[in-house]
Amino acid sequence: MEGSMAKTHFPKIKTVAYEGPGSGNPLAFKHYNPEEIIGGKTLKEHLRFSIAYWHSFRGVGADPFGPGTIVRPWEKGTDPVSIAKNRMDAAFEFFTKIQAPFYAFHDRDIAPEGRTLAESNRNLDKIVAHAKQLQKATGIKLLWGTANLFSNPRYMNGAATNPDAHVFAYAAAQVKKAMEATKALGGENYVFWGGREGYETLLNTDLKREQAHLAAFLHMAVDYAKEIGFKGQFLIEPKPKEPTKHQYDFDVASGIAFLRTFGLEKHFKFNIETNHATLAGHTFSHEIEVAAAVGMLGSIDANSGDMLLGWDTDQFNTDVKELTLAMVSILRAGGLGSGGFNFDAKLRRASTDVEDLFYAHIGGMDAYALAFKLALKIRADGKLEKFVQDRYSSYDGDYGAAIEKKKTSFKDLEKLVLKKLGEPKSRSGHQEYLENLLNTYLH
Ligand code: XUL
Ligand code: CO
Repeated sequence: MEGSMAKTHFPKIKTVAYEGPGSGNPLAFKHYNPEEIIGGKTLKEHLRFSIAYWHSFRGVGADPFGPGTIVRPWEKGTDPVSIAKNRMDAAFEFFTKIQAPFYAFHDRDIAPEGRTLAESNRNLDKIVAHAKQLQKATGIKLLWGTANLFSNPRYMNGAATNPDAHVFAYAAAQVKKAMEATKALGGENYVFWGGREGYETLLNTDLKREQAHLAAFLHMAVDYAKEIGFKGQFLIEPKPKEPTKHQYDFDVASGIAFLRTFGLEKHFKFNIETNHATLAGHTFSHEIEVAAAVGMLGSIDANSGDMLLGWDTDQFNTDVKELTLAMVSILRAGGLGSGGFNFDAKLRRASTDVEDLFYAHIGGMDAYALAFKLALKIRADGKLEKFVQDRYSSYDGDYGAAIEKKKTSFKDLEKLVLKKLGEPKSRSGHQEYLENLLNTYLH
């Protein structure tokens, strides 16, 4: 690292420093002060920011209407493994300069796919060794690893849900290796996003069999983690559509049903992505609350969609109101544990400068840091929490408590209403009052 750090890939950019809300420096943090101590922990430890290797170091701005627009100076050479190492040096310099303690990758983001599985595995081994050195030299850690089971044409009909068992076997071999790589690098989680685990048309699909195959695949992953002693948390990342028309892990609720149906619920939590939540017709907070309600909130893929577009735009999120509400839910749930906030977000196609990579992450990190502080204030103040508690207080004692403890019945309750309670009184939900109250914290 010493050598590669000396040869800087970002000669014009210094480590991004915290300068406070009044700073006019676009390359400084306004709200994210990594060393600020809150409740005995630094902000860096609370927020556990992570950089997504695929967008920030493999994304080139290509879209269905044209090729890439983003050209990076470190992408040069002819040997794919040497290019991958050089790129990784640049990536770790970026992680260091942006003060992110974690990164996340797909196997094929960090190492090139070879002509055979054996060659791909050898490539991955070489890059994992390089990553190990860079992690040691910089102190940057791996939030999670995963396998890319969707880009290669072999996966066009899915991986674990492919109608061809040969493809299932290949995917199993690839995930086995990706789990080994994640373990070797001390990954704190392992993510399963069902890339093409869904269908385009039911005319050619046996939905029941495909879901059972997906479950068999995940059971094998659980068994293999035990076998190799991988202690990281397994995470399912739901998404309703794109690339397939219907994805099996549609949202958190369908993910919970799937995991429980196949006896997998003890081994998985959820990696919730903002843009996936909105594609499913939910808010970010809704998905967090659904996972938290069953103790399965794992990690966050931090991004945002565009309400006017119907696909996964993976933008950096600077919407402080949306993030503050999400943070309130996350704090109420007791935090993310081994999870973190991973910027699964990409630059717009015309944002072609390396500075843009910094501006984008600075904006995202500042928005989350500000949201975190505002959420702490909201919780400390307690007015919102108290409002909700009071709203349900009729369940705290008497027949309400009996309902919660399942100690009453239709017959008992009928008698109670007829003899004593009569007609319920109207009780306002005070939504507008609450919306105004929320705004007093934001401004
Ligand atoms: C795709 C997506 C993935 C996962 C990891 O929409 O979010 O990048 O986060 O496979
Ligand atoms: Co994601």
